Amino acid sequence: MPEFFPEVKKPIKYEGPKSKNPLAFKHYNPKQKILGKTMEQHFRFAVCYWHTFKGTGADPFGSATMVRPYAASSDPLALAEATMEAAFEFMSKLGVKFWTFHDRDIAPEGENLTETNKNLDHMIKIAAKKQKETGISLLWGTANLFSHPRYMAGASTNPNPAVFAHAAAQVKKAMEVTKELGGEGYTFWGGREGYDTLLNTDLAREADQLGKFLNLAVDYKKAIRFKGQFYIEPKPKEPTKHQYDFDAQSCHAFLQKYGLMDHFKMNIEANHATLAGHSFHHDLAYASANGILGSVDANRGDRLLGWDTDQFPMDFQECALAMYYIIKMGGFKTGGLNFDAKVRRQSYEPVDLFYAHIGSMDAFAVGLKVAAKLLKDKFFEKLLKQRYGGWDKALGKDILSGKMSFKDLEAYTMKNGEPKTQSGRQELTELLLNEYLTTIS
Ligand code: XUL
Ligand code: CO
Repeated sequence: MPEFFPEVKKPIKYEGPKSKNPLAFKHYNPKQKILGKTMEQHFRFAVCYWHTFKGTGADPFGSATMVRPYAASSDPLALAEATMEAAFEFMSKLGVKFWTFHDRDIAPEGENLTETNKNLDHMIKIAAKKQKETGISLLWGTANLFSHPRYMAGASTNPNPAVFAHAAAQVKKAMEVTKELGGEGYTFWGGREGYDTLLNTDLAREADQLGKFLNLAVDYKKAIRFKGQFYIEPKPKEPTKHQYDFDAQSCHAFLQKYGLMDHFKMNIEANHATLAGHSFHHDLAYASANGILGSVDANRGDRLLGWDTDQFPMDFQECALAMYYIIKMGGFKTGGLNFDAKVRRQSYEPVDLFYAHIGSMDAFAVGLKVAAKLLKDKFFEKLLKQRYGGWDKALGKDILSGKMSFKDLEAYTMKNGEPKTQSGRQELTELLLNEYLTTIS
């Protein structure tokens, strides 16, 4: 069996914060228990197939840069097989127990759908064997409904129903193979479900088409008894100018409008939230507050760039706030932290993939420790209790229970005069939060 990552001989180990070995974990200690669960159970880290194994480093200004010894063959199926070998070698050495993929990441398209499905079936057999050998499971599967030219005007939102049909056939198969591999979930990211110009777009019709498509997927899920969780992954723009699944809040409205609330949770991606003009933890907080936070695509953007840079998450504060909301919602059930992130174009050596994942897993481990301490100290809870205390007293309770009309509220105000204000203490909160981040070990 060829070895594709010879730079790393043995599985990456936890060596503790004092270690100077960049190929070791300083904070991520999979068996360490925090708040009653091991770190491994908290995170359910997943490696994504598309960026990590298929990313080439090509950009609009230059060609591929990545050195990937497994990508040598010119025969598409042999290339797919070598890539799958490399993927499971990498994940085993990294010590991550989950993976995610699009149908077209793992198997090439053929001349027609029958041939394409045959290629996929071939690769699924190999994947099933590899999963068994390594104990690595599928966090979620998905279909690529955006790369092929047929999808240039969208998949389910296409003006042509024959494209809708093709997308349906593709998702049908992708759901079947996800089930076959024991996938714990299935993700719908909008791909090209949006528009480049509103001048040629029937926005209302396209939303109905997407609503119908997802309802058909729910029907098929029942028909094949697939028990995995469905996720919808919000993103506001890119590749289209406007994507319909804009952010967690607009997806929430969409799910409600089309009767899909019982069947979907959100897969929140950090860089998608920031593209929408939010922070990562805003979309997590929104989804969590509405009981629809299911899984996370872990990455980050660049504050100075307005596109989806999909960098590896390394920011302690961002990871701490993310873990805070994840724990607050009761932790992952079927979901996990999927590294939907790509190494930079100049980080072209295979070993860079290890540095990237190790750095991010450590950042989330620090985040988890900080989040656990914040929760133990009731840091935010105390602050919010004090700030919103009035709503737990007579006036607040009476308003919310419906005892007070506008007339009663006017009478209250006439009687009690100007309301007392209180400081929001933002800087104090930031100062104290920084103390948590610097004192954690
Ligand atoms: C695109 C993106 C996708 C989804 C899966 O920005 O995040 O890779 O996660 O289709
Ligand atoms: Co994603």
